[in-house]
Amino acid sequence: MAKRFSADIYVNGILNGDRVLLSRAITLIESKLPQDQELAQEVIARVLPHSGNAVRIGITGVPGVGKSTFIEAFGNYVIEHAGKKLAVLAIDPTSQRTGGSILGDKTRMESLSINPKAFIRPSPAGKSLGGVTKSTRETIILCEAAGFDAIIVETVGVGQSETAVHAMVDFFLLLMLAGAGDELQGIKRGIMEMADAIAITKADGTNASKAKSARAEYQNALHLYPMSASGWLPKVSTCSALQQTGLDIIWQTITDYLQLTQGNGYFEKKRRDQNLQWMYEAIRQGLEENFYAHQQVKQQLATITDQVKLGQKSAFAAAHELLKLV
Ligand SMILES: Nc1nc2c(ncn2[C@@H]2O[C@H](COP(=O)(O)OP(=O)(O)O)[C@@H](O)[C@H]2O)c(=O)[nH]1
Ligand SMILES: [Mg+2]
Repeated sequence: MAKRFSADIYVNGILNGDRVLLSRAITLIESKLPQDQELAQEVIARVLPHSGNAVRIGITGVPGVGKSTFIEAFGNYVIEHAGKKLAVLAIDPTSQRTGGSILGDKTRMESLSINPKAFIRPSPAGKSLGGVTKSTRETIILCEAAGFDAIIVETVGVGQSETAVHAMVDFFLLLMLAGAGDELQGIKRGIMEMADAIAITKADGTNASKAKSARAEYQNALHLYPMSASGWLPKVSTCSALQQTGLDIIWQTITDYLQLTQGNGYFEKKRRDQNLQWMYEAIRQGLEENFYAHQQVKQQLATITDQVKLGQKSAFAAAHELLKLV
C-alpha cells in the first residue's frame, strides 16, 4: 500500500500545483480501500471550490483513427498557442487487458509527456466502466484545482464509454477516418449526434483529397440532425497530426463553441445538469456497494444464485428477497 499523507498535505500540494502530490491524490481516488476512499473524499471536498475553471474536452474515435497522435499534436498546440496547462485523462475500462490506452502508447505522446505544462494520467486499471467514470470525474476536479485549465478526456470508443465521457465534458470531439465507412468505424448513430465537432484525421499525402470530400459529406449529414439545445451547429474539419495542420481550426471551433454557449447560458446549464447526474450516479453506486458489502447479502448470495440457476426461484423473486435483507 502506498504511503498515505494527511488531507492537509494533499490539499495544499494540489493547490500549489505539486504534480507528485496530485498524482498521489489520484491514486487515492482510484484505491478501493475504505480508508483511502474516506481521505480521498475529504481532499475532493476541500479542493472542489477551486475547480471548474477548465475547458473540458472529450475525444473519441475507433482504435487506429489517430487519437494518441492527435492528442500529442493538439495538446502541444493548445499549450503553446492558447497558453493552457493541459491534463490528459483516459476512460478505458479495458486498459488492463489490452494496454491500449494513452500510456499504453506513451511513445506517441513523447513530447507531451515531458512538457512541464502537461499532465498525463492513464485510465485506472481493474475497474468497471462505472468505477473508471467516477475516478475520472474526481480526477478532473483535482487537476483543475491544481491549475490545469484544459482537460482532455480520451475514450477508446468501446461500449458505453463515449456516453460516459460526453456526460463529463463541455465539448465532444469525434475523430474519423476518410473512406473507412461508418460501420467500419463502429460509429453508432448516437455518437455522431453527441459530437460538437468532427475531425477527419490523417488529411495528408494521398489521403488529403479523400479527407476533404469526407468533410463535405459529414457536414451535410450533420445538417440533417435537429438543431441542438445549445444553438450550436457541429463543425466538421480535417487535420493531420503528422503535419500539424488543422489543429488551429479545431481550437478555434472550441473557442467559438465556448463563446456561444457561455453567452446563451447553455454552458452553465449543462455543467449543472452534469453535476446532478454525478450525484445520482454516486447514489446508485453507493447503494450498490452497500448492498454487496452487507453481511447477510454476502452470506446468502451464493445460495440464492444457485436456486435461480436451477430454476427453483425466479430471478425477480430472488432479487426481491436479497434486497429485503439490506
Ligand atoms: N498519415 C498519418 N498517419 C497518422 C496520423 N495520425 C496518426 N497516424 C498513424 O495512425 C496510426 C494510429 O495512430 P494512433 O494515434 O495510435 O491511433 P489511436 O489508436 O486512435 O490512438 C499510427 O500508425 C499513426 O502513426 C496523421 O495525422 N497522418
Ligand atoms: Mg491510442
